[in-house]
Amino acid sequence: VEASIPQPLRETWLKLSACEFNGKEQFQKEVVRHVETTLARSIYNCDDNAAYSGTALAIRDNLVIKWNKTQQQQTLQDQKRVYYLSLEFLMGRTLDNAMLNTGLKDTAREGVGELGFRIEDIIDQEHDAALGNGGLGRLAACFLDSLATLNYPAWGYGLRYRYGIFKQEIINGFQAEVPDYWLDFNPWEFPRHDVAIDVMFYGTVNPGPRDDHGNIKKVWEGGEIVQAIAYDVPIPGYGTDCTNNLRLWSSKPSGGEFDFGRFNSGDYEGSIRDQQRAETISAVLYPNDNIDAGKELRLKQQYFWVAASLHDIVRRFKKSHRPWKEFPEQVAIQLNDTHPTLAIVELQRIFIDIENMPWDEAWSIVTRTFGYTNHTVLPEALEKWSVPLVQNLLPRHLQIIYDINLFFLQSVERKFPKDRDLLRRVSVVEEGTPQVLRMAYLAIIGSHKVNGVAELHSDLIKATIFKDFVDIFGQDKFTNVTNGITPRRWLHQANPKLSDLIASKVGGYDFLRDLTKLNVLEKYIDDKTFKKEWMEIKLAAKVKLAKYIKDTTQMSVNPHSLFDIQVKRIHESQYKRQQMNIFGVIYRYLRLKEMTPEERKKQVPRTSIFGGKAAPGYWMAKTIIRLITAVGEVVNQDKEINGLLKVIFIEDYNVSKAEIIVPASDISEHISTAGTEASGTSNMKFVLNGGLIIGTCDGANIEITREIGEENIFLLGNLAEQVEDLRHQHRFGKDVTMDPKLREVCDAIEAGRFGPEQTYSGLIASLTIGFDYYLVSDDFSSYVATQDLVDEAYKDQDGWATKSITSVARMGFFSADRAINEYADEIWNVEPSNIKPS
Ligand code: 9GP
Repeated sequence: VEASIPQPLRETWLKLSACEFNGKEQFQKEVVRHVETTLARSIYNCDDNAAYSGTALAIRDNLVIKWNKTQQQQTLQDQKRVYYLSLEFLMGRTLDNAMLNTGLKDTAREGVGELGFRIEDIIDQEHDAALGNGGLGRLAACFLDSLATLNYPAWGYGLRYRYGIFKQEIINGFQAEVPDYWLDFNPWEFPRHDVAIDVMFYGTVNPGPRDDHGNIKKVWEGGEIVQAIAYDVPIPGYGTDCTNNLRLWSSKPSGGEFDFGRFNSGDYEGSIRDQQRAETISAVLYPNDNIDAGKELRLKQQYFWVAASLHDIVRRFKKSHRPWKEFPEQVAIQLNDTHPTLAIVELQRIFIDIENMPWDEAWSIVTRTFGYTNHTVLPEALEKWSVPLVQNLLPRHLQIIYDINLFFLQSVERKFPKDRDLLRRVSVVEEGTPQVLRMAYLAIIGSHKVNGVAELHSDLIKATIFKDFVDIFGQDKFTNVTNGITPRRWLHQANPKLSDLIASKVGGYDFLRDLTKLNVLEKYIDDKTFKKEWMEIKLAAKVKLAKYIKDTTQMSVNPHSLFDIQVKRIHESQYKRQQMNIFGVIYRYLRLKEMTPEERKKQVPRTSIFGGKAAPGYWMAKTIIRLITAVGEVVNQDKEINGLLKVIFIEDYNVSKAEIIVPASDISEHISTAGTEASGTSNMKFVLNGGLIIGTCDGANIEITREIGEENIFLLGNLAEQVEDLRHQHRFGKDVTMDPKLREVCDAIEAGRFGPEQTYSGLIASLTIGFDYYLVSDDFSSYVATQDLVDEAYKDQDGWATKSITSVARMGFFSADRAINEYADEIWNVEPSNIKPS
């Protein structure tokens, strides 16, 4: 490795090299030093926030030392690296995770305790890094944790949005959106002003000189240039020194921040216009979950990010002076959904236009480098870009896309000579006005592997949206990697008491690195003391959530009631079916109202807890939120039902709130229409924390059932293979009547029992004139009946504890470590690095 310090002076440098602090006193010294010097505060004005900053900076110092070492050692080892390209990384908070992963939490707890602070209050000061919408971004964050924990040499590449996902406020029962200013103080990122990459947009493609092969080169020129500045975030592995890098790009104007010509002529606004235009690119995360926004700025974000990332990856490869043909042996790039698909085109462009490689040689390298993960079958989420838009913004890329498509279609024509319709169906260019580019198809054509994220989902994409491509490329190109979650954050950090209890039974904390070790817990199923402790921990988590609810909503909930939780994005199409849940709550309320006091005494009290954001501007999703809050307003103060039912909406659901909510569930709801939720990952988090599931046969629920056993999950509803027929029935069947229970609920809503009926008319209409696309009426009766089974099962607390413990014991499969090892073996062909401790 080249070093900037000349050889004879390195000794001096090395003697002075920063060392990690060791032990409580050194830690305290660092905290106080940072508070006094870095923050310029003192013993007289060090509040929780300053204590957080001082603690974070001290922990960060140790982290950075490991990080530098990891990067140096990985460079020396020069192994194949993985690059995970994701437009979203939903990291949440960092400090607690960094302390746990580096084994410093106890030191820090004691250390700050003696300085007059509680570690929990300090942790609570941190703002979530919310650079993602939901499951897709959180999966990327879990994968980074596993990549580092398993010592894989890996980098994440994303965008450094100035505004992450908006903050949700509930005002008079309706959602309002507030910007998320998360960068006020962020000690976890390091600006690398020396890593600045020019990215061009617009411009024209002109004929240039002849290349080595005698062909006239195409020169893309005259466009607008924006600079990408790298911000690096250290990603610590658990119980290893391996600390990987997440590189986020921020946009800046390339010609300086300021137009002095305009300024001098008095055009003050104009003088900063270019700066603002450039900075807009990385300003804000599109707040749409599973929906393609189709806006020019989004396309700009995508190209800006992939161009900067590829430039960086190619530069790093070139430093090794290897021949190009070794590129796929050194570099694996994973496309997290279709958002980074332009990376395929950009790499081909770099090879043919800049490195003068012949097309076929370049294309062979490109296709061996990329893997593509599909995360959805929802048609509204499958990205399509209008050709005129791409023509204007990226004219050279459009030409390359046309060529990729032409060569691909020619190969299809050779294989299936008479099938003209097949060519139309699989073409990257979809005919219409305007023509559009089908990015998923481009991603498949340019990758060597395509994977779905749960078995059902991977089967469905092969049988439906990508069927033709299976015929063309063969089965082997398509595979499945079921999602997973990191047990470090989602058990050890979120639920330390449960983690400690488990550790005491399974022989220490090794299970956090090998989650299959949880199966030892099955030995304790009949251990009364253990079961009691288990249930006490659940109760304590419910008490904690009840306190949080009281503090934030002023509502009291009974921690001994059954906590029924559904927290996830509220999608405009309603495929996650929060509406079915709230209709079920209304049905329960109507039944409770009819009961005699004696009958009521036999009922299991229930607290229905909801949380989740609706994308701004999405009216149906917001209507569902309003219905939930309105039902809460009626039910929560109805003295007659005497607290047997409470309905709570938790504002601004995010990762740090999930860490409080997830450990507290008795039951959680994952009730999407079968075949619509690709995987889901919160289902895994809830079960890992001893909560049971009520859910449909969809996404990863199916594999969870297979692992934990049917007796430990409450399944309901129609199966994926029935969905098409049912939809057909709704649309064309005669005498389609609504399920009577659902009719009763709709009648209550239409009678104005939860506020003006007009508020919900669209929601009701979606079930009737909208043909109930997500089949609420088909599953409602099964849903209600299954909820009755939940009540019955909950009455038997011992039986419930057995289900809870058995489920946790069998959750080993759902570790993100297992998923990452599968990617490494089957898709990336990459080995772990060997990071020596510092
Ligand atoms: O909707 C899926 C969700 O089911 C899955 O768990 C997650 C991670 O794989 O990806 C979501 N998909 C998207 O957000 C957009 O494709």
